[in-house]
Amino acid sequence: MKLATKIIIGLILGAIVGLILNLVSPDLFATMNTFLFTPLGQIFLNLIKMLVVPIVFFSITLGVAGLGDPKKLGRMGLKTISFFLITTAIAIIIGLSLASIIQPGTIGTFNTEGVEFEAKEAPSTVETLLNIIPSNPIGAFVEGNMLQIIAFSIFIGIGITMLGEKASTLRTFVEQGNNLMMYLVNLVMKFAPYGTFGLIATAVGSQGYSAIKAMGLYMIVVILALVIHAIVTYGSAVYFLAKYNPLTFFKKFSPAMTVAFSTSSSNATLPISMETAQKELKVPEPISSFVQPLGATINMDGTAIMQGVATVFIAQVYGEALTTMELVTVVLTAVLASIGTAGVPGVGLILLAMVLSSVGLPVAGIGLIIGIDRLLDMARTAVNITGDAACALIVSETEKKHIDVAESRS
Ligand code: DAS
Repeated sequence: MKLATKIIIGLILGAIVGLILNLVSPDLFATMNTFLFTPLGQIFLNLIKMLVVPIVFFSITLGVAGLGDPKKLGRMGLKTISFFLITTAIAIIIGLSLASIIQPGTIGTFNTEGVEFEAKEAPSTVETLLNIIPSNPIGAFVEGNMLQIIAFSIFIGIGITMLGEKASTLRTFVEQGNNLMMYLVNLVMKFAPYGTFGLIATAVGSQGYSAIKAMGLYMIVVILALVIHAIVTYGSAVYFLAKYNPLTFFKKFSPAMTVAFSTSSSNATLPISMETAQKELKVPEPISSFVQPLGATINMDGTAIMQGVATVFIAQVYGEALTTMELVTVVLTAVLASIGTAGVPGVGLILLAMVLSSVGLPVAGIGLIIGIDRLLDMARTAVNITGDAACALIVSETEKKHIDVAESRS
């Protein structure tokens, strides 16, 4: 049986077991969660997180060195950033529009008494971009500062390219380091079905049925917007720009999507999303290892959709009407805000606080949606990494005439 099928079975079983156990006997669920579900999920999460930093360093360094000519990097970077910004703007407009049409905040009663949310400070976008060059690369590795690791790896890759024969041993070291990382990803992936089972059982079981019921319409609007964005925006982008069958794209990338769904972390899923894009979608390594780590950090279309829907939902619950200018502000703030933070669970809510503040809406309103956010985080993370893969596929198609890589897309 294919690994993708096993992961999906693990995911479905986890959801069923988690939900039923919590309905039948919350105490039994709590015990099973402590001794089985959480350990399974945490082991898997730590195994893939263990590979993130080394895989980003080796793959980007090798990828940039593989490009041969730094000018290609500039062209690829421009295409990548443009795709990210445009699709994130489209995503939040879909979220805002759907929530304005369906009006989830006006149907049903929401008690705002005592609702509160402690907004954590999110890094400002300007600050993040100014700090992208690491003054202490080792510190960047230790902290897992993705943008700084990416920047440092790009410099090393360019250096290896420009030094040519003088850095041949270093190039071999990086090549072998990358091969080792890819082997370890495959090894860890064998545990994915069990890890996915544990993560989903914990996430679905601990939400409880009542929270899901109370926020049903809000959840439906977010999920509907995520599906529309994935199928319409990404489907048409890979069809028209990468000349690739959208159905084949989603099918081949599904193993990575299920891991993103179960971990709720673009960063943690990175080793698997890169491996899947390279092996299944035949995206050349230099492009995959440049686009996907960057995307996992600054491209979060799924998150932008949640922010669009949540902003309108909270405005409706508090009886505030958003003007057109305020809606434009929401789009710009959400696009810029997503650049500053890495793809880790729950980052979407921190960014949402920034978006709400930008239009004077009560940040406390996040307390209304936090109960079911863990479930929506799973779905939007799967969309986040799918957008990165779509971008990598499109860049590889449009760069095909330029880039001569060992494994071109057959
Ligand atoms: N969990 C985030 C990610 O990893 C997305 C979010 O929090 O919205 O992409």
